[in-house]
Amino acid sequence: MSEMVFESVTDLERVANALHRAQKITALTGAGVSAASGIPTFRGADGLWKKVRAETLATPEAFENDPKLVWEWYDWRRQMVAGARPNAAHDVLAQWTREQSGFTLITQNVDGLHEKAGTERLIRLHGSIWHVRCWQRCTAGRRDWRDDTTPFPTLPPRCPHCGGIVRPAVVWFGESLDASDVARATEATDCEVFLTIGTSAVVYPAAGLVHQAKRRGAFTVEINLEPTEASHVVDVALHGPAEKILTNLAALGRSGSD
Ligand code: BV8
Repeated sequence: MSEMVFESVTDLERVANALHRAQKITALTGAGVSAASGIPTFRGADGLWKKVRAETLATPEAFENDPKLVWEWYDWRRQMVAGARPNAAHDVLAQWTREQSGFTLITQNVDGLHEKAGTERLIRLHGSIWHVRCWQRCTAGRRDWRDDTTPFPTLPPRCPHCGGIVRPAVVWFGESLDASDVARATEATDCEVFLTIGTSAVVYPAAGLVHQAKRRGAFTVEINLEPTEASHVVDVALHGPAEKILTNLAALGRSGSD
């Protein structure tokens, strides 16, 4: 992990002051907040996509074509996530959702670590790696259900209702996000401070949220290890590990509130 890039104290304090003053704060997270928990990101240096191409696995066509291959990738990721614990980034954000009713957390992550950290009112845009649903959308199996069998004894796992196969209940490329999740996330861009944390800001519609927040007058902040597509959009870019920067912001906030 690269050493924390020293950003000017004024930037960190500017962000801490904005958070301290704000009633409505929204944060969007990506895979970078789980990196410190040992979960590889998608597009970073050790990214998952380096080894597999998104279009070969994270699409309904790929699953139709070779459900066993796609499940081998997801079963491997589930086993990796099963042993992971939330890190300081998850814990600070969860604390902020518990302390402030005006704090909304939106995530692209499917690993369940924000939930494990006790986050309240989480908006989960891309589904959950711990949920499945019937691929044939049989009557009893058409809605997602939690199945944390790790590892699955056989791949692809079977639907208990119709004997067909189940799919991971995540949003693949070319699939629409849940309309109510998108509506809640869009509503949350009406805020005073918008934080985009640990995301390369390339996957839409999630990546569009920071642009919407800016257009609606929010003070926008990026917290990411390296510059991204959003870096030129935000008011302040704090480049370094989210688990360190969020811990520092929480500490400044506490000192700010004294
Ligand atoms: C849809 C499956 C309508 C789940 C994933 C508008 C414009 C352009 C394209 C589109 C558009 N609208 C739709 C599209 C197409 C497409 C898209 O966005 N393509 C992109 C690639 C160009 N979007 C869709 O298809 C979406 N559907 O819009 O429906 C529709 C319907 C039909 C036809 C067209 C449209 C569906 C998007 C969901 C795709 N599903 N995965 C899974 O297996 O996980 S994508 C995958 O990327 C994950 O879900 C992940 O959540 C998402 C985003 O990745 P990040 O979280 O940002 O992770 P990444 O590795 O990229 O970055 C991590 C960052 O963290 C790095 O910058 C790294 O430096 C940093 N970092 C590392 N360590 C740390 C750190 N930062 C801080 N601290 C650290 N310690």
